[in-house]
Parts: sequence; C-alpha cells; structure tokens
Amino acid sequence: MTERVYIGLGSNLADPAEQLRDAIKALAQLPETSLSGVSSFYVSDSLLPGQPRYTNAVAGLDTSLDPLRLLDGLQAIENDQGRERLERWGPRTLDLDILLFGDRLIDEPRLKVPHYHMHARAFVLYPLAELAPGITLADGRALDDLLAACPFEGLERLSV
Ligand code: A4P
Ligand code: MG
Repeated sequence: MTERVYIGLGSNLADPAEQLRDAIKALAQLPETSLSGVSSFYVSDSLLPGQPRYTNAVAGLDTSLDPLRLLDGLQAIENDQGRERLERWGPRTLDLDILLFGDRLIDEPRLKVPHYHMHARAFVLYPLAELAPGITLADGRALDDLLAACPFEGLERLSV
C-alpha cells in the first residue's frame, strides 16, 4: 500500500537552498518511494537567536516504506549531507522531519507523527498548504485553523 507522506526540510548552513535541492533529489531516489511534489522555498529567522537564517520547504512523497524505514532513509540522507549532531536544535546543514504519514498517528520512541512542533511553525504550515490545501491532520486538526493562528509574518517566499 502506498501512503502520502509530507517531509519538512530545513537548512541553515553551507548554502541552504542547494542543501534542499540535493535533499529533494535524494528523497526521489529512496526505495519504494516517488516524489509527488515540492513547495516553494521559504527563508526565515532561526527560532533560536544567534543562528543563521533558515531555508525551509516541504516535499510530498508516495511511499510503501514503513515509517521507521523511511526515518532511517531520511537520517541517512542527513548524514550524507554532512550533518553533525553537535547540539540539539543546533545549526544544521540539513534537517528532515516527517510531518504527516498518511492518516497515521505514531507515538514511538524514535518517531512522533504528526511532528510535535509543526502546528505552530509558519515555515512548515505555509509550504505544506501549497501541497495539501485544506488537509485535516490525523489528530483531527484542520490545517486552515492552524494557518489562521500562525501569521505568515517573518517568512520570505523565494521566487523559483
Ligand atoms: N523524531 C521523532 N519524531 C520525528 C519525526 N516526526 N521526524 C526523532 C523526524 N524525526 C523524529 O531529531 C531528533 C530525533 O527526533 C531523531 O533522532 C528522531 O528519532 P534531530 O533531527 O536529530 O533533532 P533536531 O532537529 O535538533 O530536533 P528537532 O526537534 O527536529 O528540531 P527542530 O524542531 O527541527 O528545530 N528556525 C527556522 N526558521 N526553521 C527551522 O527549520 N529548525 C530548528 C530546529 C530551530 N529553528 C528553526 C528551524
Ligand atoms: Mg529534526
């Protein structure tokens, strides 16, 4: 069975837009997976002061991988692109988060879906809305309601 998955991409080191483009190519090469869409890229300040600005985007995948195998694949891509986990929330060449996985609610030590912070992050919600307008999350929250509570302010949409 194939399920629609949405991945949040973020980078704030080493040419972030290029990191995202490389990551999108790598996502398209994952086994049992095809790329269904990619949002615009958005630039915004880091949530943590003193870090470079982030570039973020969302990609849609159709996959028959199970969630933990997909997470393994995403972490391999992060590692291939030189991510070093020096500190939690530290600057990173590439962060790949599973935002939504079909209509599943996942609560395992390695994986929580929907992603725990997505509901309050403009740099996740606005690109997601480009790919999945009007979607309802597996936990019942409507994307339109989350958008209404999360101002676009501070996001810069890059022209493609
Ligand atoms: N994990 C659990 N659930 C998931 C999931 N749904 N997707 C576990 C991916 N991983 C998940 O992740 C730590 C562990 O979370 C993984 O080993 C996995 O088993 P990580 O990527 O090593 O840690 P992290 O990225 O430092 O933490 P986290 O919570 O993903 O950080 P965030 O939330 O990504 O915050 N400002 C802007 N403008 N844009 C950004 O993208 N990002 C951050 C980092 C801060 N400020 C930002 C941005
Ligand atoms: Mg992460």
